[in-house]
Amino acid sequence: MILPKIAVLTGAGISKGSGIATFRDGSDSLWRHYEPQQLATPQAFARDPRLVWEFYDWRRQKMVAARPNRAHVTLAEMESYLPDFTLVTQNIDGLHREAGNQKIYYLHGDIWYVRCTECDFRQEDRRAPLPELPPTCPRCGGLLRPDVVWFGEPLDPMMLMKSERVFREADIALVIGTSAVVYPAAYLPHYTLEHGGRILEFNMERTPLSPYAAETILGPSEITLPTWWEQFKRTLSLD
Ligand code: BJW
Ligand code: ZN
Repeated sequence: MILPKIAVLTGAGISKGSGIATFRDGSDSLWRHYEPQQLATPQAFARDPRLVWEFYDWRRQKMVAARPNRAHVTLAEMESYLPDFTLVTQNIDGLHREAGNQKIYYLHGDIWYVRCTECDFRQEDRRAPLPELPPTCPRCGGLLRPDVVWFGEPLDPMMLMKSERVFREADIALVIGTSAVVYPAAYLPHYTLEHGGRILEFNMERTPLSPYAAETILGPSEITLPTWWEQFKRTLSLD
């Protein structure tokens, strides 16, 4: 049997079951009365780098304690079974890597990397909390920032191009735990549709993508995704 080409897009909802707050789900995403959208901007960082770093340092402390859940583990298993499988994530938490996925495209960066705003210094830093806020560059003394993509900033063009290709070529796009409102990420599954493939969505609720999906499987992805994969494996005679 020819195995299908699968492209996956994940968002904050897949990590909710690991105890990480999503971006837009109200009460537990509140931090000192700021909306995350207000702080994830270059303007906020220019105005008050310490405040923005306090927000990221707080999130790093939550994330460092988090472990992959059954949805992350399922995606790692899918990668090991399917020769044509690519995971594209909007998440910065590193949980896909920890679950064991090898080929991951990070659209919005990685919270465990810092980079200099003055020179090309970039390095992994897993300390949480950081000893000094805002942190400064060991090479030039400039201000360091989290290596993430804020609103109004361009995504890595190579990463985006490769992601677009993967979705264009996919037979099935799995879209998991994203509100599908942030572009250009939210457009990726449409490439699959335009090229004759189909979209399967996993979310707690319907999203602006739902009208385009062949099916929206409602519920927590840490439950629905493993169940779907067990059935799908059987239809492919992979179990
Ligand atoms: C569960 C669950 C469970 C809960 N199981 N599910 C076209 C149209 C309109 C606007 C634009 C456009 N193109 C560009 C824009 C502007 C902007 C944008 O999209 N704005 C819209 C909001 C209107 N885009 C940009 O600015 C992007 N840059 C860009 O386009 O640059 C162009 C450029 C070119 C050349 C020069 C200069 C510029 C950049 C976007 C960067 C986004 N960054 C953030 C922050 C990253 C760092 C950080 O985390 O702090 O990325 S914002 C935030 O949103 C974060 C997320 O990755 C992203 C997506 O959120 P996500 O993952 O979908 O989370 P939620 O919370 O929204 O949804 C969670 C979902 O899970 C919900 O649906 C729940 O129901 C569900 N759920 N529990 C399954 N257990
Ligand atoms: Zn520097």
